[in-house]
Amino acid sequence: MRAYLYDNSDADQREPHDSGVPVSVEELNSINVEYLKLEGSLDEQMKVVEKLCVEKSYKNRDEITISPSLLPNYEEKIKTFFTEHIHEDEEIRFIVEGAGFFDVRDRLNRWVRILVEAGDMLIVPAGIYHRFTLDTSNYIRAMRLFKEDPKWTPINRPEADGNQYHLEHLKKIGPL
Ligand code: KMT
Ligand code: NI
Repeated sequence: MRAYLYDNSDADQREPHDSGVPVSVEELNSINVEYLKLEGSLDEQMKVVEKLCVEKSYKNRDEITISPSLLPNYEEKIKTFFTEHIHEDEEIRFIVEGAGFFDVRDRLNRWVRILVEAGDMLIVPAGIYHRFTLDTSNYIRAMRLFKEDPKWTPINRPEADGNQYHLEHLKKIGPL
């Protein structure tokens, strides 16, 4: 995992956009974003995933492969993923193969870019503004875990500004 402030340049979204200002796991945790690196072989990593699913009551899951040739409606999906949005539930991702970037808003409304790679588990809390993009390798395979039935619907900015889950997220993380 590597996280840093996004540089806001006009370069392609798949480029790193590294401003040179690092963001630590502790800083991510302080905005309720959780990150775990699972060690060992995929089999060993999957054992940890299974354990987490029991502990955290993630009862449902599916797998998504995002690449130009493998994802139906690729162009449209890629646009949706990179449009700033919230969900009313956590977004829990275990990266099986490939890489990508999750961008999340910090307390100062700055984008924090999080590089996710194979073996990484990322939990994006309900109500936080975020977006996702592939990197220039154009390939990721990820497991998506859910507590209950997946609540897929992204609620875009600014529609979500007054959303109860968004307001609760802001209240939980508090001011700086
Ligand atoms: C999402 O919700 O943004 C996605 O499912 C795509 C990213 S999964 C690595
Ligand atoms: Ni999302």
